[in-house]
Amino acid sequence: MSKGSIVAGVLAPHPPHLVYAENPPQNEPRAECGWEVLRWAYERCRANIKALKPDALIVHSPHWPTVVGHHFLGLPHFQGLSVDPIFPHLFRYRYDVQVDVELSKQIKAQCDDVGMTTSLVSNPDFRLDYGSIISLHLINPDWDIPVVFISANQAAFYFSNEIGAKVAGDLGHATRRAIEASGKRCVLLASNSLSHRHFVNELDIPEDMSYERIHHHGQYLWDMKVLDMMRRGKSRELLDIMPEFIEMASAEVKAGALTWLLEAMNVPSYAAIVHGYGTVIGTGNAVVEWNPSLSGGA
Ligand code: 2X7
Ligand code: FE2
Repeated sequence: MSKGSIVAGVLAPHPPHLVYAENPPQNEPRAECGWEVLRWAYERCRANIKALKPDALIVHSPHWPTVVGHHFLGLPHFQGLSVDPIFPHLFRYRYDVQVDVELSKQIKAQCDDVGMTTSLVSNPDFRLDYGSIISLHLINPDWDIPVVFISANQAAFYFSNEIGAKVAGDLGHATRRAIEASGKRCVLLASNSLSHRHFVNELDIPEDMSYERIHHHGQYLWDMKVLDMMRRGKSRELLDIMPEFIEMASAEVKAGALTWLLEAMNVPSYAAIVHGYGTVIGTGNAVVEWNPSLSGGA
């Protein structure tokens, strides 16, 4: 069997507004339009990812928080209704998900081997988190590629951003070792926004774009700094300033998804492709792709 590899990684934000505005058959609410710059960014990224024909998509989402270690899905099929608790009028989505259980267990085993705490979900009625579902839908609305869900351990919230980074890094290294041993070609999805201060009042028409803007200029400056680093291949420097970025911009990366992705991809020094940046209720969101075959990376 040939060695498996991570063929791409994507910063794949999950505001439910983006699925709402796409009007897919799985989602009940209907929209007129909205957040086109981000949705077109996803369209471009999706084409690159589909062209790679990956064996599995692996997603890490802050909306599956776990206090005791990391959890993985241990059954091949989950079906249900996902409702965003804050935006139930935008996101009521019927999902039907095929899990690569073998790969889930391989990542779990690599974590176990280095003393990390893990758990496998065996409850068929377990409700999958909306962050993972939204990122997966926006990258692959056909749902024809098996997936792995990884929960977000809460070390950064209980201890510090630095401890959170260590845990997410260990998870990234375990993920890479498991993929290499599996022989599979995988894409990683870090499901989160960048800056995360947001407005607390909503308009009668949620997709009225005349009100959509960044919540705060300071957080915009931080988002631009971080995106500039990604575009220049400065992942190591980005990891170094991540704890400060989290504090200064209330960044959603606190839960570890972006650190996990960068560490799993060996801290890429080639340029990432920023497909687009836009705000959703004031939060900063970017669709960013690390693709060694397009960027001349190793
Ligand atoms: O979960 C989210 C998010 N991260 C950003 C914006 C809006 C809603 O939900
Ligand atoms: Fe979120």
